[in-house]
Amino acid sequence: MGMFKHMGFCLAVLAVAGIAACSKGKEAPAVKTGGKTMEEIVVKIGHVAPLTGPQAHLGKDNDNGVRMAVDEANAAGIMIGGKKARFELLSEDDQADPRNGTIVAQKLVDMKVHGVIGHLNSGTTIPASRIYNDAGMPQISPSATNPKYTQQGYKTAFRVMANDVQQGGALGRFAVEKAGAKKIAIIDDRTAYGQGLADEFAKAAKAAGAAIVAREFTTDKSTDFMAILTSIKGKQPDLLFYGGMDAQGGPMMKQIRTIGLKAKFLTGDGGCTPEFIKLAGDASEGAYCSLPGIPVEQMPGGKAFAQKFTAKYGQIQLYAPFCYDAVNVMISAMARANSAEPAKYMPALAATDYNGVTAQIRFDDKGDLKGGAITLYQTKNKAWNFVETMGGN
Ligand code: ABU
Repeated sequence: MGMFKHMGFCLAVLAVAGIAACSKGKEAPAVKTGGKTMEEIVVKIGHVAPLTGPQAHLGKDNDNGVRMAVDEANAAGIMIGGKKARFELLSEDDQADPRNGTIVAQKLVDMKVHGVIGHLNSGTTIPASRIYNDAGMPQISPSATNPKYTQQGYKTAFRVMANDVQQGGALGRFAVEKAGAKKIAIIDDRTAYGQGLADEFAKAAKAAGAAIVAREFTTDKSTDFMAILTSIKGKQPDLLFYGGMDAQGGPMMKQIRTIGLKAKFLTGDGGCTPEFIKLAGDASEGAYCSLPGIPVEQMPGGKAFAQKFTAKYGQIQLYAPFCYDAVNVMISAMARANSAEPAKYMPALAATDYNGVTAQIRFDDKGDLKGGAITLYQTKNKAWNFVETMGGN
């Protein structure tokens, strides 16, 4: 389905659903449209990601995906409870730091936002989710993949991509069955995401018959991996898996080749970016990565989304389409519930069946995306190329 057709569908649903009831969202002064006076409600959408630091390029990509959806919703003149909704975006920077994550979560709760998109990282999303849950605040993470986020029994927690049980399992099987790995080395960054994904990867790779010959760790701030790579080289692995983000994965890939380690390289979604290739340079050739979801060009409405997004904000880094969908899913639930009040639209959010850019979005009883796919890519000539999609609808 093309993007405009997709938007037409989306807006029709929103407009129809918004005809009847009254919302208790904060009221703004009445606005005049076409000579008629219409009451407005202001709906505040919070968004959190690292907007500064080594992951700022990813955080800004998320922010732009959210912003594009909010701008389009405002331009569409969506009605909620018979009033014209004006969506306000409140973006916060958690610097990918768990403590900052909880501070900005409390700030958004205190500002009485109507819902939150975020956070980007599992390490911030999980501790922040308790604060949102205590406040009854719906939260949709577009990118945090650690399974724990939706395993805490919080009715407020949703995510619009597959989790790391699915991703780590797919990566482990791929490493052994497709990449032919028998001796595997693993490094992770000790974050909730990196360590969790590496654990799931190890489980699946061992179950598929590989031996884990080295398990090392670093941090999400490091850039020099020579000591652990030298130790790993001595174990002669035929594949090295990294659980972490591109800011470490890129330099690590470069250093792997600098020390003459010939092992294949495989990483998860945190490294599946143009930035990884930029940082690794020529050494990026042949690296594998995975990304929850199907390739953008195969997504329903993905090509049109990519064209529109790129014209406005430049190249998609990673999660922008998922952020765009997360906002539309939230607004659609508000419109169907005829209310932006969290308690009133949360049941509609849980019952989502939304034709998104990234997938047909439905949640299971934990708030996880139903039927999420995982896609493998490999670098060739400084670009990520499709290898195969595993799982999904
Ligand atoms: N999904 C990888 C990046 C975000 C996270 O920490 O889960």
